[in-house]
Formats: sequence, C-alpha cells, structure tokens
Amino acid sequence: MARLTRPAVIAAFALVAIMLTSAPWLSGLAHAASTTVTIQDFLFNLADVTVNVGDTVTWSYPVGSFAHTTRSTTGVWDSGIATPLTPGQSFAHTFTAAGTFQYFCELHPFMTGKVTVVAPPAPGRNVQVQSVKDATNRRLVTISSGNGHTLSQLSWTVPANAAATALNGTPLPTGIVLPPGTTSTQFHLHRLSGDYVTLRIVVTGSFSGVWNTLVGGGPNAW
Ligand SMILES: [Cu+2]
Repeated sequence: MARLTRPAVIAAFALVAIMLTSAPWLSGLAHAASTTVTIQDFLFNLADVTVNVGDTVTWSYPVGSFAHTTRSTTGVWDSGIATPLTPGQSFAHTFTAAGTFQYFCELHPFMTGKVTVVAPPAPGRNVQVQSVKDATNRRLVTISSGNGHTLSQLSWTVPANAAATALNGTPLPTGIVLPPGTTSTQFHLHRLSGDYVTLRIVVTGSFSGVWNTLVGGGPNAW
C-alpha cells in the first residue's frame, strides 16, 4: 500500500504510454497491470472492476470538494480516515489473492465499490487485441485467441472517454456470449476524448483471464 503523489501517478502513466507507443496497433497484453478507479465527490468510478492477481488498483482523486477514503469491508486495505484523500492524492493497493472485495468511503458510507480479483492467465495462453483505425475517431478492434483456444464469453470495461458498438452500429453491452467455437470477434471503439483509451477485456472460454490494452496513440492514431 502506498499513497502516491499526483506527479508520481502522471509519471507512471507517461511511462506506460511510452512503452505502448512502440507498438500501438498490436498490444502484447501485459499481465501485471494497473487499474485506476477515479474518486469523484460521492462516487467511485468505475465502482466495479475486475483485475488479475498481482495487479494494482489505484484510487485516484483528481478533483473534488470533499475528503474521501477507500476502505475494504474486510480490512484488506484502508487509506485511512485520519488522513483522508484530498484532491490530487491517490491510494494504491496490490492484490495478492483472488476474491471479491467490497469497499466503501468511511466518510460517506453510501459510497461503495467492488474489486473482483481473478487468477491471471497461465503462461503460454494469450489473447491478442488488435486495433486498426477505420474511420475518424473510430478503431476496429479484433480480439483473437491462439493455440486452438476458444472464446466463449467476453466482458470489457470501456472508460468514459470512449464508446463501443457492434459492427452494425448498435451499442454493445459490457458483456457478450459468443457462439460455440468462436476464436475471434470484432467491435468498434469510438474515441470521445483523449489520446488513449484503456480497454480491459475479461475472457472466459477454454482459458480465462483479464487482458489490458491501451488503444490509440503512435503513428496509427485515431
Ligand atoms: Cu467520501
């Protein structure tokens, strides 16, 4: 657990951006990852996230008017009510075990959230997420499995600066069940703002796991 200063968070994000700019259209999906939950006044956004064992969740409080905390209902982490988070601060926790972890703000107990931690994909199992710009502010995202694995169910987290639609243009729900034997699927990702969209994809099939990818940026940008 560590309280991070705002410059440290910005530096960490810049590093990730640099690493991924080297291959922006094909993300080799790193397993040790960082997920950010944004604290807004009286709201955790997103309030429900899924990560792999070994991943770090950072509660970032960029702007607001009140002080807040993040505290696990089972004592797994607690940012502390004595020194609550104020705008510009953040708090990070690395999850070392699978499970479902509920949390709340001790100053505003109606502010609640949940982190679901799952076992990371086994070595050698892989999912590729490829994205190609195919219209202004739109990329065609292809998710494919390798080595004969099938994708039976996908769910994803699309951040506030983007939207996902099926190829026929209809809005996509955050989860879909795929026909038996599916090894790849596609959808459109639309940029609403920003340079990057952080896409988190949860796969269930002949293997399971969470894959993280930054879409956008580099020579093949939006
Ligand atoms: Cu609060």
